[in-house]
Amino acid sequence: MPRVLGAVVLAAALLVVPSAPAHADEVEQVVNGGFTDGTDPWWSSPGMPITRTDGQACVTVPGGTANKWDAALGQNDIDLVAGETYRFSFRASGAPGGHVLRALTGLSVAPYDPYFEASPVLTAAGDAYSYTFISAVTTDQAQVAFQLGGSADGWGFCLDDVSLVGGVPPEVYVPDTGPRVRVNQVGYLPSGPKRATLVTEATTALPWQLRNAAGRVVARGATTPRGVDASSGQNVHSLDFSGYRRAGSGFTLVADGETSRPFDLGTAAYDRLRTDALKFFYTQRSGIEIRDDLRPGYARPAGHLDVAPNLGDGDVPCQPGVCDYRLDVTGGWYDAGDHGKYVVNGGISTWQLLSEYERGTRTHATNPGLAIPESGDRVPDILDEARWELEFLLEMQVPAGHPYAGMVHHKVHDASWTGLPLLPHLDPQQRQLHPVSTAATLNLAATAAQAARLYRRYDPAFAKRALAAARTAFTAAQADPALYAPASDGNGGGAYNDSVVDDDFYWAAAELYLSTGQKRYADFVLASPVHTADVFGPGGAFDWGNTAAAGRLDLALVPSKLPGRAGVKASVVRGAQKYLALQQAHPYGVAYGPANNAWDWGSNSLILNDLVVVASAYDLTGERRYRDGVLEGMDYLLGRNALNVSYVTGYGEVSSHNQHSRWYAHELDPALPHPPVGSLAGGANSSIQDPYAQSKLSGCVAQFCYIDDIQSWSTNELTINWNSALAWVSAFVAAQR
Ligand code: 9MR
Repeated sequence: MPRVLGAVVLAAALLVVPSAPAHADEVEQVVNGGFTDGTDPWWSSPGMPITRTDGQACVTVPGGTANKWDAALGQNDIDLVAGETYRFSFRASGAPGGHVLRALTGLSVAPYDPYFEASPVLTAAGDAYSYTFISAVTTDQAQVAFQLGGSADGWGFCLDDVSLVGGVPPEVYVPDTGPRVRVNQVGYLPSGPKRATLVTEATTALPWQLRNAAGRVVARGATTPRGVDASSGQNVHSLDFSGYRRAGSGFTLVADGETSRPFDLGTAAYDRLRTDALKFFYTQRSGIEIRDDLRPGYARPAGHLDVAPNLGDGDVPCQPGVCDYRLDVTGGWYDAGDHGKYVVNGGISTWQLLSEYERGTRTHATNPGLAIPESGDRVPDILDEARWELEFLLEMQVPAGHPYAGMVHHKVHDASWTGLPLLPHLDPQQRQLHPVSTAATLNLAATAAQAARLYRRYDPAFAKRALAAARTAFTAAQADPALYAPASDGNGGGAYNDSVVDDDFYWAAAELYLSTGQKRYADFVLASPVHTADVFGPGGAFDWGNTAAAGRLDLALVPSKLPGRAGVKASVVRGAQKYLALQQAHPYGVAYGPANNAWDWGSNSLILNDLVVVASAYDLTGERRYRDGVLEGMDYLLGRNALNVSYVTGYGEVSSHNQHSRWYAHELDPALPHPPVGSLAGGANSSIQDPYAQSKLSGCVAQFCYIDDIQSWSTNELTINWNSALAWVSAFVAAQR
């Protein structure tokens, strides 16, 4: 998937170890990198001539450009060979200091794929920079480029000694994984299971100690050797201190001469996490100003209203040739670190927030205040937040009188990819509606039907409107059951391609049945082969593309007179049993076992969604082992893992905080914030599709295929459907005492 991305400052925690002396056949690719022979063959943006000053190349960067690449200099016709290691080095200065340079090696023609990039903050005195990367491609059309645009004021930039040397020895990236005793760094519930994992060469049991904040040993025991863990390649032991049940903070575990990161025994952190995971959605909102009084440090103007340079979502055309009308599709949530809005991902995310709320109605849970503009309107904040997206999903439905009326556009996003950082209100790209799809139409049918039963007591008119839209959508999808969003439609936004829609039909029919009780929807559910299929696979129970489990869970949990409902419930319990078995066999307690140990994009959300099934089995049976399984399942996300990192920003001693985002892009621009506390990173992804991860993690084993860098969009993005999973599970955990 081509993407134009921003750049990065190398994270301080990373160790880069040169592994061998230089080869004899190192080859310089840059011509005249020292500018000794004038400025040829270097180019620069129009209006920004290169001058030679003290033997360097200098430019006066104009102020007021929008994008990083609007002011640039570089050199084309560079050869790259796939698999070869390159050292990219240069000297640079910027006056006044503090400007961020985007230095990259990438394709010199559209779509300008970056192969490697870095974003150092320049000093006026100048510094030497050197990076190593492995090229993923063979091309004779590469360039080295230095992008300087995007600042309000003009400034001076000088460059010297530019070099790109091929054939250098590869560097071995070694993540800093801290102490070998791996714990849930946030904390364990006093009444819950308490397990940890020790990475060790030892093959026989070792003693462990639990110490309180004062350093006193309060429990002790022996580890259980577990052999080599396939998901990390590490030899590990597990240890169990569930017998200790006293609350407190600052505990550590000591084993094999190592002391774990500190953790709490308590419940308070989960009350906060539950709220923070939901608060994430407000700052993802499109079409509304984000208020500093509600989110200190995160204020920004409304994005994609029709205010320049935004072209806006108020009157959006289709892609050329797709339709001849325009729609107002303002509002909704930005999907992730990009500015796209995608119905299939909005659908599962909305479903999950509504499902969290609906579970709360059964368990008499309180709904936390989220500090959103609607707070205090007597509607639970979680419903107000979900409605922000629901209104957008409804806008994406083709109005009566047009071709495909009742169907739903798959997505709306920029005509081409933008770079990072880029605040939503500064995105200058044309927005476009993409073709309708059966999957998107059924996502609207499912979520609007679900909304109809949940908003009825707060806003009957909205509930009625939602139900009418859901019915229309379902009927339209039946008339056009095979309009699939293609994988090829991925410029400027994610493809979210999906050519299997039996699951979406089943889910939509289930929600329509649960909200209306109508026989026609029950008949559809009962006749669907999906109804009796095993939908709880080891690779993750559900996600945006696999929604059968969403329907199955609601049919099991939401009261109805569906014939054979006992069997539906039993199928969920059987699914949960499989996840518990996976968890028990896993030395890190992970209820996730994808085929071939190939961890998927967004694995953290799949791990969480498996826990949703386990939690649902607890709701159905009241059996404590399911509740304990969910609690233990959180450990991996919060630090008990091969990398010793909590994947939730601000939770745990070391947590992900450089997630790929165009506006929480602190790593690229110190004036911008990190992602808000409670933001979940996508997590380990065996396929490492982005060049940055490829340059650092090549050959990684599952759990190690993750890097907390803003450039790593395939392992470290943040997304509405991942935070919805975190919100659901953390609400479950917070309700346990
Ligand atoms: O989460 C999506 C993942 O399941 C897919 O494998 C991947 C590639 O199609 O796309 C992910 O979704 C991204 C979307 O395409 C664009 N916005 C950011 C999403 C998260 O990375």
